[in-house]
Amino acid sequence: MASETAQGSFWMPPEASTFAGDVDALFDFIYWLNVFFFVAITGAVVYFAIKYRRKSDDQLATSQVGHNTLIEAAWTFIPLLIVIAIFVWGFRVFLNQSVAPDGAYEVKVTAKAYLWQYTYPNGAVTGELFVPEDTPVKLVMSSEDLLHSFFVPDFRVKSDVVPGRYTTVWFEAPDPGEHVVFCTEYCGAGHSGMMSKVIVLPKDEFQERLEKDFIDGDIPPAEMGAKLYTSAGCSACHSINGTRLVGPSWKGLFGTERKFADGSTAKVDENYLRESILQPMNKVVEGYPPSMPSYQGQLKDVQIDALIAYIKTLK
Ligand code: HEC
Ligand SMILES: [Cu+2]
Repeated sequence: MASETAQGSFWMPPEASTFAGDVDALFDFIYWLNVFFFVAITGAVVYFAIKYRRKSDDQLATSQVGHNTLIEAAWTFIPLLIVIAIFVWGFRVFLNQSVAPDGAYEVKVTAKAYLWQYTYPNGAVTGELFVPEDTPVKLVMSSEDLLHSFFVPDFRVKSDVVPGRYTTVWFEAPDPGEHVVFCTEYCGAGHSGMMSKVIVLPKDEFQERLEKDFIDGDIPPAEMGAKLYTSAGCSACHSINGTRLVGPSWKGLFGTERKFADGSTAKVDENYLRESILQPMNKVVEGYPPSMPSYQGQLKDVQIDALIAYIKTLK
């Protein structure tokens, strides 16, 4: 998935949520505090080592160590005040980040090996998270299989996603844009490919796409399929230009003969495509890992039809 935010950087990722700046300010404070004490302590060690070094062979070691109440009180209470300040500051940022504002827009996040799925209040399901700009968004997350972890570096948002219970995060993105989502809990062979995106849209465009693109079939099936290819998350693992990603490319797929891991073969037709989307483990393409997730119950029939129609156009 080639997105500019997916590229690593020496520096912190962009601050793309309202509280990202607070997190970074605290991080910077702790960082520079460490730099200060590192330089001060190392400097003192070097200075004393030189100043009090043994200057001649017949110089005897003597000790003048005694009490200095002022220095001892200072090195006890100043660090104590600093760590209390860090605690109070950190706790405030943490609370701000943990408690979503009332009336936040709620999206259900489902994690499963190896994809993310987002369900909106109107029933639409997507593989990339679309959110309106300037709006607090609360994510209610759970996993269908094992431990995953939802991480959006640009938002400074991270939380484990666990089967059998809900965890939540929230954020507000002030500007339209795209931000990478990673899974940060090693969850199996397809873990490193378990990526998706948060796409922040202007408010009215968000409303329009939510009602049209993600739900009904007013547009021609192949066109709807082309949109689902990215919005349902297929593009994370399937290319349309012949490039090999986690899964096989869709280019020229329709009508070819497929060989499977168990040695059997089949022709790629509508039924094969449908089965590959709903029961991918039945026929695993030779040379590929069995990491295609099942979309049973996630995609509506009209959406599966649209995807098939789209794959057919990729000659
Ligand atoms: C996490 C990666 C991943 C995602 C996401 C994913 N797939 Fe796959 N897909 C695979 C892999 C790996 C294979 C090959 C192994 C197999 O056949 O199960 C595959 C195989 C297929 C096949 C059979 C292809 C062939 O060459 O015979 C189809 C069709 C397919 N996927 C459709 C989809 C659709 C539609 C979506 C989105 C709704 C999707 N996939 C999302 C990984 C993925
Ligand atoms: Cu995962």
